[in-house]
Amino acid sequence: MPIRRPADIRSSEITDEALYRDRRSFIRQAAGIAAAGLVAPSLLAACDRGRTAASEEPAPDDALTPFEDVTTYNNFYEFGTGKGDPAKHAGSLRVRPWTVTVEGEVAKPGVYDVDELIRLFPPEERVYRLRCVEAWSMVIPWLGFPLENLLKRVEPTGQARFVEFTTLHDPEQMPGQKRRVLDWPYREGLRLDEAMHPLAILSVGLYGRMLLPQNGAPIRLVVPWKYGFKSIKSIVRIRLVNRQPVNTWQASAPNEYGFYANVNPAVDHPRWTQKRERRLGEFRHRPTLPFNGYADEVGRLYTGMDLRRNF
Ligand SMILES: Nc1nc2c(c(=O)[nH]1)N[C@H]1C(S)=C(S)[C@@H](COP(=O)(O)O)O[C@H]1N2
Ligand SMILES: [Mo]
Repeated sequence: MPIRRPADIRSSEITDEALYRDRRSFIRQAAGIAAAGLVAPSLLAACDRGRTAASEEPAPDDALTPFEDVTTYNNFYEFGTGKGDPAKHAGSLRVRPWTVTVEGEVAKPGVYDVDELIRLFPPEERVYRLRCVEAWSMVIPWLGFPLENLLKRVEPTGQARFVEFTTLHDPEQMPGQKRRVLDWPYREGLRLDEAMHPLAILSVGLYGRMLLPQNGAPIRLVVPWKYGFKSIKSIVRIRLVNRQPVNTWQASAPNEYGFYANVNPAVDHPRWTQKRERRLGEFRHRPTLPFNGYADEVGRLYTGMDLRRNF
């Protein structure tokens, strides 16, 4: 069961006074979130039992990664290349006002204020794993809405085959962009059918509150069956295109990072194995699952494709 509504967000993680205030104000902004956390614990337990019984595989028990880890161990090169840099430096990002331009091969291009997006598409809570190529992973209760909702609204033309996403480019707010460690702005891409898959979401929050800058505020992609670098942060432009876009990591090291980047334990990164991962907060290693455990849902998108070549 890949999507579940967590009933077990430990209160110690969210009831700190400041967090709670934040959470309330977010709920006011996005009425749809109010339902988060109201699901009976028994539902969750039933899902987990079912999975364990049905399979010989070690059940990936998806205990939530503590809020503290999710918000202090990050990759966001616009704020430095160290895992602790984004939490330290991303405070300089101004997340309001913020607009997202949707353009290209669409009948109805537009410029959306992020708060308008939240109003149009009330975020729901979905627990997804995020797995970095560097072999750490987390389980996060994201708040977001399916990307397909926005894409359908702008009406892709018959020419639209891919979606390209772009992060803000502003070295004053994002000091890491003053160094050419990557070809700024950060860009990512999905095939249109991947982008329309209901598991692909635009996230605006996690743990019941708005995204912190280090996690890609105010709006970022989450594609749970792909390596973390596909989940581009702080998006300002979504462009529907006819040709396969070149994503930033692919441009910087094409032999190491491909366009598809589906989590695949059978294909090693040239410099390390992709067979194992470590959950933040745990010491043991876990086997990495094909498509990050979402194979039943997304496998059909790749039937007939050689996933060694299309890595
Ligand atoms: N704009 C931008 N988006 C980005 C990155 C980045 O450096 N810049 N890093 C990516 C990588 S490599 C990972 S693993 C995830 C990490 O997301 P998290 O810090 O919220 O866990 O963000 C992805 N999105
Ligand atoms: Mo990553």
